[in-house]
Amino acid sequence: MSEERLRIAIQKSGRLSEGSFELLKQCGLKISRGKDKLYGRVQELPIDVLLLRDDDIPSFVADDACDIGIVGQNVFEEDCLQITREQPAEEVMPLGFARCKLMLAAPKDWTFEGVEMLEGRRIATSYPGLTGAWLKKQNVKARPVMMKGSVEVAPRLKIAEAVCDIVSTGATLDANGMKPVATVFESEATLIRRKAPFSPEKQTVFEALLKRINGVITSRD
Ligand code: PRT
Ligand code: ZN
Repeated sequence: MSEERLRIAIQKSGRLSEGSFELLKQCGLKISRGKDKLYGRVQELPIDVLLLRDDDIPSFVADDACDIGIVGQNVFEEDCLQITREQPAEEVMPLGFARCKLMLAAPKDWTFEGVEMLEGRRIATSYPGLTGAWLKKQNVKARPVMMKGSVEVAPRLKIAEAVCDIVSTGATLDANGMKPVATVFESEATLIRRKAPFSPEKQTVFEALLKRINGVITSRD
């Protein structure tokens, strides 16, 4: 990959990838994917696309392996809260897709009367940073229990009394005997960039891409 090409990181496969590919397509960019499927090359502008797991995108952008990236605000904010970086990446603009909420949920049979009910309880989550910060703001001392996946089963396994998980339709919580009781963080896909200035060549490409993204997003509203 040439130094002069703008590098953008997007999710390889998952809930962000279709929206990310679609956005770039609507910007008039065709991505030809390499044999290893790890990166793609854009013909229309000097842009290379790196296909990554979403969790790796904030660090790739912060550490200059990529110039910009598309990631969920939930993952970006959690990364900012959890990891001290010399120069964390910066948010450029929200992109209006992959909307979801990080929500606190409790077993359906709880009569939920307020967050103070969580005092001293264990809350299973993949987002201990966002959950901990929210609990602190609420003045509640509860204990986030880190789980990488299947958070919704934690109460049944008696690992935690409540959960704090990403909710879209609410069907997963419902199927697991839980109900959402409070919104901790609202999220959508967002464009992030590395903090350090780009070279003049990259800056020109970045501005051209940003203009196209703005055009696509405005026309969707
Ligand atoms: O493999 P990789 O690490 O790249 O992907 P991933 O499995 O970690 O993430 P992925 O693809 O599931 O989600 C990527 C991003 O999409 C998240 O970080 C959010 O910003 C956003 N997003 C939008 C969601 C959802 N909607 C969503 N519904 N992320 C996860 N979910 C899960 C949630 O964790 C729960 O298990 O879907 C379930 C709940 O869905 P409902 O519809 O039943 O409420
Ligand atoms: Zn992930």
